[in-house]
Amino acid sequence: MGLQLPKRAQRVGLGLALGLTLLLLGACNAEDKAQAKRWAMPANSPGTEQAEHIADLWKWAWVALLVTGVLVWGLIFWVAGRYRRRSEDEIPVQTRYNLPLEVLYTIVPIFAVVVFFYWTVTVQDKVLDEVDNPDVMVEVTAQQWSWTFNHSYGDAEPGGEVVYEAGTASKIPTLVLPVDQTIEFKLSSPDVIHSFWIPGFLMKMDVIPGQSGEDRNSFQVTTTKEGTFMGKCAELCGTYHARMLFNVEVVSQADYQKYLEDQKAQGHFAEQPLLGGADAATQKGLAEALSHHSDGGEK
Ligand SMILES: [Cu+2]
Repeated sequence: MGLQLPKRAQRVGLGLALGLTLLLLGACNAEDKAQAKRWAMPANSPGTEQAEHIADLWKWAWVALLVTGVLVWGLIFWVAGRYRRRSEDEIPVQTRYNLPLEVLYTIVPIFAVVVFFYWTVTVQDKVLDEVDNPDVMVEVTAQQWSWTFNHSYGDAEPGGEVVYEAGTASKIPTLVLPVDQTIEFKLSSPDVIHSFWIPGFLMKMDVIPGQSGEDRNSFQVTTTKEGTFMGKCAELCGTYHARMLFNVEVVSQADYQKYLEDQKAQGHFAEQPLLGGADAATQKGLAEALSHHSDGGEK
């Protein structure tokens, strides 16, 4: 005879085994383990001055949430123990309404939301703050399904001469940036909404078609350390959305100048930024954007 268990116990056992298996499967990824170890905080210190503010908001939000969590879990277990049913023939006091308590648990969450809102807006203002004369201007084009980075060349204003690096769905482009400089990104899309995301900078922003000139979405970063970062599109933008990857290299200012000259020597130079992508003519939906570009740039 095999082991006889009540139906219910069998079902509970099966559920537990399934749950445990899922947990183990989920946790066997090294990246997941590393994330758990650092409490889901970013892996490295962020690469820009602006990102420091975001990292602080992230960290202190965690602290506030943990304190709230510990308090709530503590109360749950304390109440469950303190007011448990102590015998078969006696039911603990059943409380139906408690006005002061209800007022308290309405006001406390509202207060918490107000505090989070205040700090979110404060950090957002800092992150979106722009100086009038950034050191470097990069006009970023997101197109289905890659990126073109137009670096203003010499003293050219936005919309003027650029050296560019254009990716395709099969070639990942690199965004080269100088360290210790304030860089402005102006974002253009000739087709659909994309999102320009550099996780290492803790920053992303939507790239919206139809915007041009000064009305484009833009933000500035002040790089603080040399290094390699990864970038990607964070808005599901079509079939090959997942191929919209790019690399970010933050290099010394001298290396940045050298990069610009190298790009120019290779012929990646244009009188106006490429806002429809280098392959605009061959990629569906981009020909129109290119024709705007060749007959006088943005409307
Ligand atoms: Cu995209």
